[in-house]
Amino acid sequence: MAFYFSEPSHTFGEYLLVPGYSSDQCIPANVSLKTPLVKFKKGEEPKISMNIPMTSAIMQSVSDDRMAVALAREGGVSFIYGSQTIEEEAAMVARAKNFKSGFVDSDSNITPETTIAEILALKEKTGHSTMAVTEDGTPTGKLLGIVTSRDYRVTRMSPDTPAKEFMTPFEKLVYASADTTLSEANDIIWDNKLNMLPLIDENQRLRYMVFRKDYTDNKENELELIDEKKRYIVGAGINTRDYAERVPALLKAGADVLCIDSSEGFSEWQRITLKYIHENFGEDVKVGAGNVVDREGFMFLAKAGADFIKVGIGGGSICITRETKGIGRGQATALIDVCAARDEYYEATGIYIPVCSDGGIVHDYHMTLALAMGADFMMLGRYFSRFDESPTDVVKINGTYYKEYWGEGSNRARNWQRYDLGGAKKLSFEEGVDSYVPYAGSLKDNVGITLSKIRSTMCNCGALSIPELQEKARLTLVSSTSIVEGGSHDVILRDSINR
Ligand code: RVP
Repeated sequence: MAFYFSEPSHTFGEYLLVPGYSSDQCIPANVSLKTPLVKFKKGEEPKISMNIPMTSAIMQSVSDDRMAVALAREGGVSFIYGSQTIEEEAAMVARAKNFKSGFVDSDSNITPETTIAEILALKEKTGHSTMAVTEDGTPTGKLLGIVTSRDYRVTRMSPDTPAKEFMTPFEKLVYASADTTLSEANDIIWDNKLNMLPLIDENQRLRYMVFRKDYTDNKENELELIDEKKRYIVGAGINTRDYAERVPALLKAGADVLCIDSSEGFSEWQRITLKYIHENFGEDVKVGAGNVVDREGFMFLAKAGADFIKVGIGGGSICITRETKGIGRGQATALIDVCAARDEYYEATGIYIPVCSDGGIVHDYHMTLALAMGADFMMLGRYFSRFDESPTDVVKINGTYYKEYWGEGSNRARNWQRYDLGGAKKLSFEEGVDSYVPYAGSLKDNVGITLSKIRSTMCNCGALSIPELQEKARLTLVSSTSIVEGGSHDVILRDSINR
């Protein structure tokens, strides 16, 4: 006879936190959101921790190299999508790893023979008036001088005049070596009243430019997540099919952590994949696995060697798995069950395996609930897809701006490896939709607001860290009537009258 769970499965919207005592030390500025990303032994430190409990979803419409840089800057980790060729994914990882904040590749380059007319045309095209004069006109050629719009007068000089006659020649330039740090570069800029500092290698070849106008952006972010070489920490998605080729390519590109991207993790494919990676590339290569929704699924992946475990089936905003296949579990119930298994496993083995709540976060407070229920961090798709940094287009519909957001199981992404159960190597039916989400601006601004809400709620619960929240949190299920009470009610919103 089939097994029946005794309780219905619930989702985040059905819970609230009940405040606890807050001491005078319990202020948002004192809250730490530091959290482990990968497993660790009792008494030891995890190989990677995050400064904020957020990862971005392994999806074409969410996580590319630009998202990876933006999120690492705030203290979280992106998992660059795997539903692209191995070469393309590795190139994205390499771009994110090689990104140097504040160090710009020169995009307007000329030779000493370039004329004023050509310079004006280039300025029109790139919008930039500072140009590097290199021997061969490439961004990394031997640097011979710099031209800015202050060096020529269009009304007085012939359009045929070549750059060599008016550029600031190399001998008169202030420059620095390519290994200069950003703060050193900013000091040189200030001391010499420069607008731009070129950085060159030992052969006088141009490597980067640092601009004065970027100064405020260049100031280091105290929560940014960087490796020992000061490069951003970057994650990458893999699948249970081509890991033998994909994993070494991603590691070579510099990926810090990998995650098997699959709609269902309680499978032999995941066990084989984890075993292969750890046997062939070492235990130091960190690989997350999932998704699971119960104790058995967690225990299976824990024993298979997963470095973190993702929870969630069918709860994603673009996901129609529950409708098409009738499988899944309310995200809150799944999370509570899996986190209890994580604690049980830790108790028995002394190994702590972080749990990631993946999908179904609608409101910011759902993140605080997920953490309170035991999640170490969240994976977010819809949330990040709304920001400037996601890889999709902004579209204007009836005067309102939206961004595109599509599921990996949609016909648009056709990520068959994510859904494949050893069959025909194709997406037999859709498990995701193609959609729009309201455009919301920059990641930094939005993440800042979300985190301040999380810190504030944690203070209401008397908690200054995520483990403390998990220990002290008191949660209550709410009735459907009291959910209505939670929004504004029995008033007429001014907006609806003034329209
Ligand atoms: P959400 O944050 O609610 O948008 O959910 C994102 C999650 O949804 C992803 O991390 C992934 O687990 C899941 N997903 C991605 N594509 C699809 C699909 O097409 N069904 N589901």
